[in-house]
Amino acid sequence: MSVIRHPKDFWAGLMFIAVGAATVFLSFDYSLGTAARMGPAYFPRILGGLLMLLGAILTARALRLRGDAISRFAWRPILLILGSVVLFGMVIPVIVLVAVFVVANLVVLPDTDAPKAGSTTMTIDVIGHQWWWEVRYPGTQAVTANELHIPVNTKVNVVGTTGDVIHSFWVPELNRKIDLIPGRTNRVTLQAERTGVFRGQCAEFCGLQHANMAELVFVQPRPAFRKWLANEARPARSSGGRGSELFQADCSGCHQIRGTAAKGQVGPDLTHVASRTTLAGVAIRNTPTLLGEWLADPQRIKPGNKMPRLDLSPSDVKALVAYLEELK
Ligand code: HEC
Ligand SMILES: [Cu+2]
Repeated sequence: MSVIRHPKDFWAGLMFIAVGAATVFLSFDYSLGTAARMGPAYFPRILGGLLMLLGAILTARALRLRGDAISRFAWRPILLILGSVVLFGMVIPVIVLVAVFVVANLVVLPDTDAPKAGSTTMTIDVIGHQWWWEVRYPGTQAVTANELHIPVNTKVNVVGTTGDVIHSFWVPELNRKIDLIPGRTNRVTLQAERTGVFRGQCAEFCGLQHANMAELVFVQPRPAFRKWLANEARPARSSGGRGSELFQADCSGCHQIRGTAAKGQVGPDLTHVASRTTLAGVAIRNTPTLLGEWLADPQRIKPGNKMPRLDLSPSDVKALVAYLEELK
């Protein structure tokens, strides 16, 4: 006969009491608060107290119940249990974390990292503006907006800067994001294994029309890309006329058309605006009707954007659309 009738419950009860007491003890470092405004100690102290109470009941019951006398300590099962906790809770996670770290740093990072100087065959400058993308091809005269063209199977170094606030250049199917930060230059490689059109989006809230600050990447076979770039680098060709005069009068302060007197740098370069499929950060398709609607009232299509409503007469709009449609 022994005093302790149920050793398992007895030790378990003591363990509960110990854990509960430790929790309550540690909670004294923090404020308790009230039920309405709980402090960090509120739950630990209550739960610790409950655990101590539970442990006390269990221990007391073990003393009263009939059962085996307390035996020698069962080391094997204890070692087994503690061993499993150490193995699965500590050793294996450390091995897995180290493996993930190694894979991420040695394999994944170099793949998505900014390209080393000279490792790419082509560079494109992307400059974020509220709320459109300026796209330049260094070494050529080509300047466009919102629609990048790149050759397929070619590493392209995109160099990102901003003209105003922080933007983030992101074409999810082609690579990770880079932030465009005032006073900084960030780079990312774009490389596409297949031709097609890939949509991107400004990924850093940059003001009212942030959602309408998208871009398209046209991945083309090399010859088609070269043809596009050569055309884009040429100055504008147009027969002049009323639309061109109106443009010089009303628009040249903000827009550039290379080969004319219009040298504005506030809005997108329009030298080959008719060669784009979309306008205004992919907000609208580039059709004569929608272009006319944009000119008549850009604020209706993209409220808050930096091109003001110019109160053009319908015939002015028509003449301007005719002129801009020539700029292929
Ligand atoms: C005060 C400066 C300003 C004036 C004046 C101005 N624009 Fe703009 N324009 C902008 C800005 C800024 C954008 C870019 C808007 C956006 O996408 O958020 C823009 C966008 C455009 C676009 C879309 C281009 C693209 O590829 O997305 C066209 C076309 C355009 N303007 C034509 C005109 C014409 C034609 C006039 C003259 C009647 C004119 N603009 C006058 C600032 C101006
Ligand atoms: Cu933006």
